[in-house]
Amino acid sequence: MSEKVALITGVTGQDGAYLAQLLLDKGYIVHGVKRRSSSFNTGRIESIYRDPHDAGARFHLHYGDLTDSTNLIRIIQETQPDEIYNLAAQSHVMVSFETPEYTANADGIGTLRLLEAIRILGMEKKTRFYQASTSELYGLVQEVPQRETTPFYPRSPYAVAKLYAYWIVVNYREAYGMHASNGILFNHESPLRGETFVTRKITRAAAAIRLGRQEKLWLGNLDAKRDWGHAREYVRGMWLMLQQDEPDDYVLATGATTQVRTFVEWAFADVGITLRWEGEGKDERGFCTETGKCLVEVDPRYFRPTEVDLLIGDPTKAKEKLGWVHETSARELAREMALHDLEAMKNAPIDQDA
Ligand code: NDP
Ligand code: GDR
Repeated sequence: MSEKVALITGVTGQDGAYLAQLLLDKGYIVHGVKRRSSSFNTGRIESIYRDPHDAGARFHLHYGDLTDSTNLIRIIQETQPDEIYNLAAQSHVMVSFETPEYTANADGIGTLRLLEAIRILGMEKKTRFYQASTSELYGLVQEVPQRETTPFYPRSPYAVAKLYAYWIVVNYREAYGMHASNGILFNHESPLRGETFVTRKITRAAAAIRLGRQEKLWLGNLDAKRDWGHAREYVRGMWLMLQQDEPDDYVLATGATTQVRTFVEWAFADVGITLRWEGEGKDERGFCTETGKCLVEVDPRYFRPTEVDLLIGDPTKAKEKLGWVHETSARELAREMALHDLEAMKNAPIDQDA
C-alpha cells in the first residue's frame, strides 16, 4: 500500500505541531500550510522539519492562507492529500471581538474554501476532511455536560464563525457524500500552547515571577470554568475520526472542569509559590503570598463582552465509537506546563522572557 498523504492547515500552531508529529510517526507524508510572517513562525515544528534537499524528507511546508482560495486549490492539487486537517484559524476568542470580520473570513469562509477546493478538483471521494470545531459553540450554558446533541449558543465572533464552519461541514457531507467530520474539541493545552491563552499565560508568569523576572500577573475573569485536556492526546482523536468508515461529529473532552483561579493556584504551587486569595469587592487584592505581596490581580480590560462561563464535555461517544479516552488530568497538565516554562526560562536569556 502506498504511503498516505496528509495536508495540515495551521501546522505552525499547537495542534498542528503535535498532529504533524503523530502522522509522521504513522508513516504519512505530511504537507503543512504556513503563513508568511516577518519573523520565524515555525518554532513549534523545528524539531520535525528536515531540509527538503534531504532524500526521504516526508514533511513539507507550503505558504498559504485560508483567505486565499486559489492558493488553497493549488496546494491541494499539488499535494493530492488523502486527509486534510483544517486546524488553521484566528483562534483567540478575545481577539475575535477586535477582528470579527477577519475571524469570520478565516475561520468560517476559510473552511468553505477548502471544501469547495476539494469539489472543484473532483476529490470528494478521495480526500477525507477534519474540521477543528470547538466547545465554544456551546457558549451560553444550555445543558451540562455538553455533548454532540447539546444545542449551540455561540458567544463570540470566533464561535459564530466556527458555527458556520461546523454546519458547512455537515452540509457538504450530506450534500456531496464527503467524508467530512467535526471534532468538537474542548480546551486542550500543552507546553506548546500559545502564550496568550490563559493556561500558558499563567504558567509563564508563574515561572517568570519565581525567577524574579516579572513582578505581577494581570488576568481577567477568574471564575470561568474550562474542561482542560492535553493537546497531544486530542490530536490522536482527530486522526481516529478520519479512520472511521463513516464520517461523524465527536466531542473530545475530559469530563471534568476547573476554575481559572484554581489553575492559578496549581501553577504557582508547582513553581514553589504558595498563594492565598485575599478579599472580594472593593478591597479585593487578588492572589497574595504569606508576606502580603500580591502577585496576581484582576484587570477588567481582560473581561470579554460576552463570556462562556462553564464548559464540561461528555466524551462518551468518542470513547464508544473511536476508543478515544484522555489520560492527563488538568492538575497534571498544569504541573507539566509550569515546570516546562520554569526550565525553559532558566535557560533563556533574560530579554527573551517578556
Ligand atoms: P493556534 O492558535 O496555536 O494555531 C492556529 C494556526 O492557524 C497557526 O498555525 C496559525 O498560523 C494558523 N492560522 C491563523 N490564521 C490563518 C490563516 N488566515 N490562514 C492560514 N493559517 C492561519 O491554535 P491551536 O493549535 O490551539 O488550535 C487548532 C485549531 O483548533 C484552531 O482552529 C482552533 O480554533 C481550534 N480549537 C482549538 C482548541 C484548543 O483548546 N486549542 C479547542 C477547540 C478548537 P501562525 O502560526 O502564523 O499564527
Ligand atoms: P478560550 O481560552 O477562550 O476558552 O478558547 P482562553 O485560554 O483564552 O480563556 C479561557 C478562560 O480564561 C479566562 N481568562 C483569560 N483568558 C485569557 N486568554 N487571558 C486572560 O488574561 C484571562 N483571564 C481570564 C477567559 O475569560 C476564559 O473564560 C480556547 C481557544 O483555544 C479556542 O480556539 C478554542 O476553541 C477554545 O479554547 C475551546
